[in-house]
Amino acid sequence: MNRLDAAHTLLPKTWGPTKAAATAFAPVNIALVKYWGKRNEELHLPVTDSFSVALTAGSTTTVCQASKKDTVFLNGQCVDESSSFFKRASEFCNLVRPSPSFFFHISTINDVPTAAGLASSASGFAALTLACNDFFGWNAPKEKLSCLARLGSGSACRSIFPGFVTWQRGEAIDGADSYALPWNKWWPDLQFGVFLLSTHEKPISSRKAMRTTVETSPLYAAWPSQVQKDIQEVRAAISEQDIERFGTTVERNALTMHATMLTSSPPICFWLPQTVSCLHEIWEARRHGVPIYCTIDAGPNVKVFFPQSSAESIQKLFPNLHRIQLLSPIE
Ligand code: 2P0
Repeated sequence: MNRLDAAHTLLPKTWGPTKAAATAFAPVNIALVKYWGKRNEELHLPVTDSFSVALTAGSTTTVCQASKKDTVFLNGQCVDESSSFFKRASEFCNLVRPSPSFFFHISTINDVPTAAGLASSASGFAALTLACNDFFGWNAPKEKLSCLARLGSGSACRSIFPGFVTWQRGEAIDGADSYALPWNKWWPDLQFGVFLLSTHEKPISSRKAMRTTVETSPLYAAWPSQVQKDIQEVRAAISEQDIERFGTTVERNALTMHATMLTSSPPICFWLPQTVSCLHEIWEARRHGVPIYCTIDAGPNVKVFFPQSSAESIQKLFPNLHRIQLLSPIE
């Protein structure tokens, strides 16, 4: 099944604009147990489940309107049609166009550096999906919107929800059961921060890096079963509010993902020298009893978790840490 057919199985038979403009918001999500590897490239169907948490900052707000031709604005600036950002947005528009002669004006405000490892494509496609749902009056259930967002970018399916979120890999070949679901527990004491070490575009896309890893890394065979164990372990740690159990599992999951990349042919390394220095500083702090644990996505930046009780001392120890509140599911 191709992406257009998969999208159309999620949508009504016919649709059109129900209002002049629609605006929607979606949060960035940080994977606690990562999505790394697809079983279907076209439909962005993952090899494994993944588990994430949403952030309050770094979100995307998107306005969707009709237009004479597809136009995309990012943070107030018209995006060049030859850019990959425009191509990915207009490919998504192709999935949700009510007719071939319908065109979109999309205006996106994104408060994270695009492609710097803070998952802006996830919040972007989730916000666009939610804006289309409102614009066309689909009233689609969240599971369907999550599937649709996935067709834009895999991890976008998790950005439909606040709080902790599970993306279940699903079994169906058309991806109908590969969507995210909220995990209805919360941990108000859990704190998050980012060491923003570089905002440059990454040298290789996650998409390509994932493919190379799945095809060539001898370590990838161990990844799926590790993910299942890690998801159970992270959930148990959240239920018990056990920062050490949570942090060690989250950190090891990220390092395992990067180990599969490093052992790919050619090797893939998103880390910069400052990433490695930062890791050593975190581990050194831990040796001194500071409860700080990291995760790293497909980029050089280091994200950390710690308990509220240590927040003040950690901020003193790491003045360059940007704290970001997690987005609770409780309004
Ligand atoms: C994640 N990442 O779970 C993992 C961890 C990066 C590292 O999902 O090809 O942009 O659009 O499905 O979702 C980044 O990959 O890839 C990602 P596509 P996506 O957050």
